[in-house]
Amino acid sequence: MKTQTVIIGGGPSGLLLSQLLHTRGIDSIVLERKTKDYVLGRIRAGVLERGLVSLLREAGVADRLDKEGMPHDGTLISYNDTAFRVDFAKLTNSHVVVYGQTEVTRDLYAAREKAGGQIEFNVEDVVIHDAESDAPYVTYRVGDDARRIDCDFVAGCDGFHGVSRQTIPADKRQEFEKIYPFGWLGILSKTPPVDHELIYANSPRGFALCSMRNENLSRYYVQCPLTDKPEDWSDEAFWAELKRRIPSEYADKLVTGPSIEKSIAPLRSFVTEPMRWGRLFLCGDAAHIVPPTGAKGLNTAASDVHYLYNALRDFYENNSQAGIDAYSEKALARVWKAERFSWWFSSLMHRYPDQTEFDQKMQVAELEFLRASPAAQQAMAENYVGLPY
Ligand code: RFL
Ligand code: PHB
Repeated sequence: MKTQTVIIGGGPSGLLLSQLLHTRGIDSIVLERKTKDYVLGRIRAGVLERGLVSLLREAGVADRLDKEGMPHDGTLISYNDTAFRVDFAKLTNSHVVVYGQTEVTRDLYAAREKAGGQIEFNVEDVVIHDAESDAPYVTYRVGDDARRIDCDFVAGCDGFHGVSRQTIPADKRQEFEKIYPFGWLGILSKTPPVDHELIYANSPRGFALCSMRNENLSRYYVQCPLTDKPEDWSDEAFWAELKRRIPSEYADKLVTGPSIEKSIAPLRSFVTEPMRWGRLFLCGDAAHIVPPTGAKGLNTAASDVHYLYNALRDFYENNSQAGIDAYSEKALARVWKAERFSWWFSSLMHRYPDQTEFDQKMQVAELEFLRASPAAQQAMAENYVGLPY
């Protein structure tokens, strides 16, 4: 087989890149290790920046998003049983849209299928060959059938545990990592959200987040030890803990119900440099991870896709290498800013096992500064709604 770009990974990065390239007549084949149902069963991000919304529109997959997505003009931040609001609309003239990653991915699959896009599921043993040459190729297996695709470029959109990053020789890449000493226990429940906006809560018992997917589907998280397992937490225990961590005004009106999903995610900051090796380009979680405080994971994956899509367009439409040569540097400049914001917001909102009373005083002082200072709120809002591409 032959195509212009082989895209490894059928998550949001890979599908969005494939659909955008298709709008410009650039062919790709997507290789996904799992099944479509498995990919759609993963409950992940829920907050989309304006840049991602524009990209989805450009890709022609925003009809449902434009109808069902919930624009959010601000967010609540709570500590010491009080909450204050950061007004994105007033401070940045912008907003974010609440629409689940699952729905984004569903819309992208629908669009790829409608356009006859080639997606191979259940692929195993993916190997990228000759990425440093002008004629790379990818081999893989589906069941007993060994296959090969020749291509111009390979996009590594295969997440943190994929093969693409590992294909870059160890002496050609540098990795930067911070592991946080806690995780997030998340549940999804068919209950109305406790507020029409998100609540990020700093409490003496640890962080909590009240989020949502729609008017009758809530997503809540509590910080938990990394040693906890989802089965250790009954729904009752989860709701009781959440109520202790959010201001009583909200705890009193929280509507509880059975969870329909419960999982624990560890928190990590990670960046690999560079994001390009020859004709292999890394995109999204394959190149970087942020802790979810601030909802930057999916949005940062989208900015990589934007840069790579434009670089490939430049190559095919203008016969120019410039975009390709600048890809890694441009993508990383924005990635590091998202890393900084996610690290800062995580540090501000969580209880750390080794935190001293001094450290806690610093958190409260910073929260009080954020509450009182329009300049601090503006910096927070600018990052939250998304820095420009
Ligand atoms: P994905 O979504 O991980 O998709 C990668 C795809 O590649 C496939 N794959 C392979 N395919 C072929 N061959 C191989 N060798 C392969 N290895 C892997 C995988 O099956 C998968 O389908 O990466 P992508 O597309 O870059 O998208 C990134 C986002 O998914 C990610 O940044 C966010 O979901 C991060 N994240 C969250 N971000 C937020 O903004 N808010 C959140 O609330 C939030 N929650 C989360 C998250 C990530 C989580 N993970 C990764 C553990 C919760 C979790 C549990
Ligand atoms: C979510 O709704 O899953 C969500 C929202 C905001 C975050 C993280 C996760 O910062």
